[in-house]
Amino acid sequence: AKKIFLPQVMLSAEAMREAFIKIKERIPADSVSNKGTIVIATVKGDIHDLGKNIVSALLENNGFKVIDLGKDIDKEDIIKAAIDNKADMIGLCSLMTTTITQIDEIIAELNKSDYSTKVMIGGAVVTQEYADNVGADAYAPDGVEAVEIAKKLINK
Ligand code: B12
Repeated sequence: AKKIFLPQVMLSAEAMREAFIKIKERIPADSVSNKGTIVIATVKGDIHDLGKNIVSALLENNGFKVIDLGKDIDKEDIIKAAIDNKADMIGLCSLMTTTITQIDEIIAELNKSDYSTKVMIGGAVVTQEYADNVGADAYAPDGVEAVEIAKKLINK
């Protein structure tokens, strides 16, 4: 009937989270190289993190040092973590129309500061058009593409 109820969505999300911990243990990490540092987070007000976790793990397993701040993260904390860790890139995730504006605000704050880094964005409500409008360096629809884009943009 294509009906899905919230308790089942929450249970499957929890199952996915647990399964992903196991999957991550088995993906061989490319620990030899350091292709650059990426700070990644789901923006303030948004608790969706399954997709962001996939992107994070794929980046890590392709030789990037990933600092995953988690979900529902203040813009100030994201920017501070990037500066403190001299991040080559910030990855921002938003799955809701109510939280996507956090991305514009973070990019605007970065543009006002002396600190310069690449910004890659993604999540269900994010599009290439949106990325172009807010001045993000890149948009990726999934983890595999995120890795390819990170390799091109960071180029270490
Ligand atoms: C699972 C889910 C939940 C789970 C989240 C569990 C978790 N730990 O993440 C729970 C049940 C908690 C939840 C809660 C809510 N949800 Co919800 N949720 C979903 C659902 C069904 C799937 C999201 C998902 O995990 N997809 C699977 C992953 C793998 O895909 P993904 O996230 O898109 O990630 C991929 C890409 O987008 C990309 N990507 C992701 N992140 C990043 C980051 C970077 C840097 C890059 C480059 C790429 C990238 O790569 C990923 C891998 O391919 C979506 C529907 C949908 N179709 O998206 C609704 C959805 C996102 N939720 C929605 C809503 C409204 C809510 C609630 C507000 C509901 C409520 N009334 O309480 C709350 C949110 C509370 C909050 N403050 O955040 C709406 C948002 C509507 C909108 N347009 O704003 C959606 C679209 C459902 C709908 N159609 O109404 N939700």
